[in-house]
Amino acid sequence: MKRYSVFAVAREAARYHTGWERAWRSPEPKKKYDVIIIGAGGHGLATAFYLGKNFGITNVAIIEKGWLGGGNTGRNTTIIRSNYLQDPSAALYEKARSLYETMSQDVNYNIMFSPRGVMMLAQTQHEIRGYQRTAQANALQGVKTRFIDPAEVKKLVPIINIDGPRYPVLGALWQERGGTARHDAVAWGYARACSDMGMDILQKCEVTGVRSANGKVVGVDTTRGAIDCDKLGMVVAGNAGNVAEMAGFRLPLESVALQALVSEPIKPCMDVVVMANTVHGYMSQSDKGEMVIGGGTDGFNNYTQRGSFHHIEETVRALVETFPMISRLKMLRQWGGIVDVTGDRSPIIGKTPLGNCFINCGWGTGGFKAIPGGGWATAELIAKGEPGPLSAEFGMERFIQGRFIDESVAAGVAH
Ligand code: FAD
Ligand code: PYC
Repeated sequence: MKRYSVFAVAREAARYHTGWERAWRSPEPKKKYDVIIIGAGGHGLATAFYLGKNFGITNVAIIEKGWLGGGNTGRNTTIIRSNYLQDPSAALYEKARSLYETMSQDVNYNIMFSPRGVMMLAQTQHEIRGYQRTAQANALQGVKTRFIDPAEVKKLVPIINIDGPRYPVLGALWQERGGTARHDAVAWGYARACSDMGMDILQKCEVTGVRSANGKVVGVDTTRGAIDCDKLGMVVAGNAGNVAEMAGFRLPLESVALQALVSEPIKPCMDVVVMANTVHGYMSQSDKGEMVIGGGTDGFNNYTQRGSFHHIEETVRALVETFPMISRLKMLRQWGGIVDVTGDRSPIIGKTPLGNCFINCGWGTGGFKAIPGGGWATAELIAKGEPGPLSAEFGMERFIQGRFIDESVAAGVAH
């Protein structure tokens, strides 16, 4: 595959862009692969990419029931941060954040990583204590965050109202190297790199069954026929419970819709990401000028991948005291994704009761930021058959052992 570069752009400009090739192939399924990954979201594609890059395993199919990146990866609000509390989480999310820094070069695709800074507002005494504790923990973990006072918040975000009558801003947890990236580009960049390594991305191909023999996986049934494999990775987020059922086991998680909305585009007015977790709202400004806004999950389990009117009202009402200017904005569009939420708000990366079948799920409302780290860890798990240091604590057996990795504060706004 041709490399994207300034020379390639110049060459194509000179010949009216007639020479670009498709970013990835759309092959027919083979009869058998060494590894099948179910789900071409960010985590599935990243898993395949690091299987190839770190372990030289390239006889891989990534099977997607819709279009690649069309699940939560293409529906999220792109916040990247690693300000988690527990040591295993900080290690995993910081690995991911640091991989985002060089991802454009690693996959030769501009993912528009923008380390513009992320702040989580403290608007109650409880939050001040919580975020000061996180800042201390992050210092010990080598994750650069700090607790800032209201004056610094105002300096960084001039449009904010720090003197709200109900929820004044009392400070914030600030991560300067947090930020955003273009979510579609993350999926497209990994997909192009995987295809270039010879892997097959099979879109419009739904997995309908998991086949096994002698306690081990041997293949999957799909809407494009049966395909055999030696190892299987399930990386299907909100559909994890359904796919696990096909393989004969249950998962300790619930699926709910998480919604977001964007405003009409306006002039640049806010160049950091702000999360207001107590009121359930967060906001950033996209490169197009739209204010990207989100809130909490739906209050009931569901599989609806779309928005609802009450959510617009609830979320904008939550934010308007802190950002009075949004009362004047027209909202352009809204949408939803199905997120897979565990009881301790931490992901599951591990083995399953079925031999040679591995799972990456449970990212809930916060897995975009984790895509490169989650893929890295899942690739190691699949290649070696055992979890490596990044994923060792995240197996689902922790729910039987009562060894929770509680990240309810870090998951914050959306839960
Ligand atoms: P997905 O991208 O959902 O990929 C799973 C894929 O599996 C899908 O494409 C699906 O079609 C496919 N699939 C399912 N079943 C089958 C089957 N039977 N056969 C074949 N394919 C199948 N996280 C952050 O870190 N920061 C944020 O700001 C943020 N904001 C969010 C806002 C919203 C509105 C939403 C919905 C989520 C947000 N998240 C955020 C969470 C984040 O989007 C997810 O955690 C992350 O994208 C999960 O990636 P994934 O690859 O596991 O899942
Ligand atoms: O995990 O940072 C996050 C997040 C923000 C909005 C949804 N998830």
